[in-house]
Amino acid sequence: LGLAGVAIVAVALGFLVSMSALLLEEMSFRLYPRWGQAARLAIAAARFNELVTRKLLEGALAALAAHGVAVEDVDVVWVPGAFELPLVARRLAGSRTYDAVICLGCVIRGETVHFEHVAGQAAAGIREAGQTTGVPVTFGVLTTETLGQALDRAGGKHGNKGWDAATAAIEMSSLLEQLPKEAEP
Ligand code: INI
Repeated sequence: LGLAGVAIVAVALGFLVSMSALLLEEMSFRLYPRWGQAARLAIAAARFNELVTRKLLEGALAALAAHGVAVEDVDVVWVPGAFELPLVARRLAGSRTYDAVICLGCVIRGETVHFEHVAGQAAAGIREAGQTTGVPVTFGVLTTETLGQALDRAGGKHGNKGWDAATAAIEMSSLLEQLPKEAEP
């Protein structure tokens, strides 16, 4: 290699190193360092459409177990319907007992004329529970036209929304822990 060759190799190496550093920095937010045995989780599940929500719960617990969470330590709280999820999610998140709260429910349009109210209020209230407490509260509430569509998303051909809500809780808790804390007003 001539001098020019050495210079080109050095520049290329430098580029590779800085790119991988960038990549690592981005990826570090995707690691779950504190997760596993020490994680404290609560799940609020709606009994309405229990055939579906039990499958969502199974999916959520399986996801937590896959990430090393001791599922016997996960607190599961049942509420009558999706409309009741926000209040209980707010209580659980506000207790400072949990690293994250997972909400599970199933609202089926065909079964109710007040679908929009139940589904909309559940979504808005669950978002608010997370925002007001600063504790991740995730949305594992199915809103579908039919029971078949719900079952497809509760361990059927479209996956399991309970699993997704649990992994979102893990990611969000880990992410918030690593981000700078909010300054005092
Ligand atoms: N709750 C649900 O979780 N899913 C539904 O599909 C549903 N429907 O069809 O009405 C439902 N209604 C009950 C509601 O969540 C409350 O429990 C009830 O209104 C009492 O406040």
